[in-house]
Amino acid sequence: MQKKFASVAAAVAIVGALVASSVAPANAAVPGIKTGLKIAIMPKAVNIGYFTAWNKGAQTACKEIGAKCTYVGPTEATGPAQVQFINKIIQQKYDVLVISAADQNAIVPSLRKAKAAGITVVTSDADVAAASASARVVSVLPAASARIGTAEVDWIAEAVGKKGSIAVLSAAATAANQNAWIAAMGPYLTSKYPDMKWVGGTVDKSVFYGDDDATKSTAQFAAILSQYPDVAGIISPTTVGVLAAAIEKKAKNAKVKVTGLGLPSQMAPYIEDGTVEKVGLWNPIDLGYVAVYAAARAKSKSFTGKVGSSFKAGKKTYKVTAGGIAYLGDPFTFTKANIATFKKIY
Ligand code: RAM
Repeated sequence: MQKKFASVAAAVAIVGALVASSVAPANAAVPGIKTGLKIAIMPKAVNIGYFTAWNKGAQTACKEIGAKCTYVGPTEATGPAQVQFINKIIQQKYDVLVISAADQNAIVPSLRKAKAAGITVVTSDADVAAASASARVVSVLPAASARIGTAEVDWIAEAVGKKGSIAVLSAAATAANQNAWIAAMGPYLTSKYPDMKWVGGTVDKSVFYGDDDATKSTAQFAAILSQYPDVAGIISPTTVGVLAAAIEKKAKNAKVKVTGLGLPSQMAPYIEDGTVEKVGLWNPIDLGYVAVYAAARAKSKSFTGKVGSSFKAGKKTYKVTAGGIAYLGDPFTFTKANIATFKKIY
């Protein structure tokens, strides 16, 4: 079942496509998209490097479609913090909001208010809860949750020699993206790796939350080691968590193996020196780029967001699948062999 994550060649192809599309003159009209749209790009938190890359792609799309895009959001990755910014966007009469939901439930009433005010809402990277899918037009996500979650289990299995107990260092307990990946990890580890187990017995009891905050993630890494001194491996499905874990593992000379979803530019020193063998991630630049196109087309009424409908972003066409989700495509893995290439891209 488990397909391999994509190759460097594919990554380079995607980056090539992005570069090609960004040479179009600024403010050139893209058929099917109104020019002059006022678009807000809201990350879980503005100080996370992953979202800087996401915004970079969003801004490239904005230039191509002649939109005015503002990167705006809190410095703390929580729903209540995002709500304050969503309210401002409603007051300031934005046309479009592209948002990564820090909290799958807490922001929903504000998104509904935005929708009622005529703002087209698209989630990207992290969605709202499935039951609240009608609060946004579509969600642009990296890849199917099961793919992302089970791949991370395979990486840690490889690192620990398919033996030992595993903990998870996550972002916030309220984040739909991390929760969906973790849900997929649980049964997969148990069925595929008979000599591995979760430190707490089940995956749910093995998750430590660092809230996408470097200091908290560092403290949670220490908490895992003190509560479970025999822990063989830590999966951190967040760029903030996996970086904190790598830094701490190195500083404490800890034996525990670390993997997860890491930004290559941040993880490069720890991959190069062998602290961490492998991490993976999609291209967040592409993710932001595609999300802006979906949102701008929806606002311009050339895309409905309905299941089965599709939209074009750059040279590629994306189809909306069950749950109102469009997926970017295959993520990549990074090791000593290819990190030098990827760290220059994102
Ligand atoms: C962090 C955020 C983001 C997630 C990545 C992998 O930057 O939690 O939502 O997609 O990690």
